Amino acid sequence: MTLRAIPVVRLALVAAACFVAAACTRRSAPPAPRRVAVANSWARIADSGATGGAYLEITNNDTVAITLVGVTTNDAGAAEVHESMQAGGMAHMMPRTALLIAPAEVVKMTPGGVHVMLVGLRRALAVGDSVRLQLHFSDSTTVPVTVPVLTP
Ligand SMILES: [Cu+2]
Repeated sequence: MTLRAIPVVRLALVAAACFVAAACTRRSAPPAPRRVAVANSWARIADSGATGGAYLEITNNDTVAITLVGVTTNDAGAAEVHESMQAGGMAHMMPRTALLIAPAEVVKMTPGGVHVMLVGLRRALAVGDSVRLQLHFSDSTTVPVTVPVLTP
């Protein structure tokens, strides 16, 4: 009697495990909180081999500051975050290797301000094209962005 009962118990455990597993796969995982939102992004028209510009609007939806530490792309030799500024009546560009975005802050990139410079474009950018960028943050997260090419 006891010997015969063991397999029954085992079968019940297997059945319970299957039920749990099935329940787990059926229930969809809760979506990860979106810490960074990118909107209204656009890139300039540019020739292949030339320098292009991309402009993003990055919102930090988190309760802690985040820092953009780099941008990468396969569409250009390099992508660099710059800031344009006027000094002594001349326009200058400074690299921004760490762009801090405070909680709830929206950083709006513009042609005359912070921008992503696409150095050595591997192809021409025409209206209707798009550029794929990966935004790298200091917490090791990466946010992919597809940036449409528009006329400014
Ligand atoms: Cu620049």
